[in-house]
Amino acid sequence: MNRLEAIKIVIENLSGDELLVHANGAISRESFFCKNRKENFYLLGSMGLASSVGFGLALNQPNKKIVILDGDGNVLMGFGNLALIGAFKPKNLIHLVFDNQVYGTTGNQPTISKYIPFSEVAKLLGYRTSHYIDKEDSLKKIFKEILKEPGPHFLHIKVSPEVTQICPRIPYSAKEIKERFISSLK
Ligand SMILES: Cc1ncc(C[n+]2csc(CCOP(=O)(O)OP(=O)(O)O)c2C)c(N)n1
Ligand SMILES: [Mg+2]
Repeated sequence: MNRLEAIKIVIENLSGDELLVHANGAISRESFFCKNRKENFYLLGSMGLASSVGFGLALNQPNKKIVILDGDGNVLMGFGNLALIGAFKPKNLIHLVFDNQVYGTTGNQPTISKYIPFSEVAKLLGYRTSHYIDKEDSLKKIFKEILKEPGPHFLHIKVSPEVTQICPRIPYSAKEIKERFISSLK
């Protein structure tokens, strides 16, 4: 499966009004291409920070489920956030990492992700569950299961770097993204 196929499975299996926080670049664009939701927050340019924003939201919106859609390059840039999430253990947080082993958005420069056992690291740091997934059917099954269970949950999702569909940029300014997202909380 490639990143778009994996993102599509996640979006199709949401149970309703989960808040999604997206890493910058293609992850945001592909999710927007799959479905335009007010409950989607997109980082524009701010690499490494989807997990920070998702963590803060999880603490401040305890009655909502928060799903972070992260990339391997992004998670490596904000690696300390795994320790923060593992230590505070927000029950309402799900952290997904789409690992294509490259900085896909900027031209497929290799990351160091092949050396990093992300799911083992997340488990050791205190996430309640952690899985490595490389097949569409297991992504669907495990994602549906963890949505019903208290977290924090971590899914390391191995995807191919292949891009079959170029998705357009997010057509909103940062201010519009923020205001639309806040309006979905009311
Ligand atoms: C501090 C910083 N460095 C570099 C960039 C340029 N940049 C935007 S997206 C991206 C790649 C992100 O990689 P990854 O999280 O693996 O996502 P992918 O595009 O592979 O899905 C890079 C390097 C940036 N936005 N900010
Ligand atoms: Mg990547």
